[in-house]
Amino acid sequence: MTKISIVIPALNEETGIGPVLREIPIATLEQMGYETEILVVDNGSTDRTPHIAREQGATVILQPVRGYGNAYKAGFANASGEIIATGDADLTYPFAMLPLLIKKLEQEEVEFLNTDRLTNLDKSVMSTSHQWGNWLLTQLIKLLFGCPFKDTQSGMWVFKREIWPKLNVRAAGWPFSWELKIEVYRRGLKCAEVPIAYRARVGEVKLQTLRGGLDAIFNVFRKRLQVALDSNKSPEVSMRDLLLEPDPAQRTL
Ligand SMILES: Nc1nc2c(ncn2[C@@H]2O[C@H](COP(=O)(O)OP(=O)(O)OP(=O)(O)O)[C@@H](O)[C@H]2O)c(=O)[nH]1
Ligand SMILES: [Mg+2]
Repeated sequence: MTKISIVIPALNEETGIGPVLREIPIATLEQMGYETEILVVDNGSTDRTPHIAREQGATVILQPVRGYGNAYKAGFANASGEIIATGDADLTYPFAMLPLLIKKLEQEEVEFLNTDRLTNLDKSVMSTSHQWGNWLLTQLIKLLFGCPFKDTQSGMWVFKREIWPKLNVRAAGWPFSWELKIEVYRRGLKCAEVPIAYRARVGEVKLQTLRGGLDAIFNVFRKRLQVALDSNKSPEVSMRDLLLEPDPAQRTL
């Protein structure tokens, strides 16, 4: 039986974590032939997040070093499934879509599948500053790296675990999300992107828009420099073989 590791970073998400874990369609995945393990990565929540996660049957991993990227690194290091699926603990991502996303990954032999929140975005669920920030960063990343994902900040991905050791993702914090996408693209992995219905957050917002945005822009340029230095060492990196458009049937998801 193929195993799926669902990795969820959670910092003080006691309102969201319970409903998020209940939304994961474990029974449907099992009928499809998949075993599921759920890993919630915490770094010192001061509320009931880890307690609720355990109550709902998840394994809680304690990452001593704070940061969104650090949480994912600990989660991936502990994941034992052949497939990894991710998402936030704040009820924004539709975990109910996992069976469809996994089907797409398997049937089209995709190695990394991103979800796109922006194409069908209900504008009332994301602040205007975040909408602009997401758009700007996505354009900048397209310009500097040629990376064609429509939503470089999306936090819901489904991918083959075996690709993770090939990627050089250094970010400890928020930039982890877009750095991961730059890495899968520049390594020439087979990618896809599927539009999803993003929802309003429950619980407390963690990202500071202005500081986060300025930080992101600085980090994107730094990454560009690192990639330039790195490509000198490995010019054979393949940039193609991308499959980005979901098929028409997938658009209605
Ligand atoms: N373990 C861990 N989880 C974190 C940390 N920072 C954020 N998270 C979690 O990572 C996920 C993404 O963080 P969010 O605060 O939702 O950030 P966002 O999705 O960019 O922004 P909004 O949802 O719009 O507020 C959530 O589940 C957070 O609880 C951290 O330092 N450690
Ligand atoms: Mg979120």
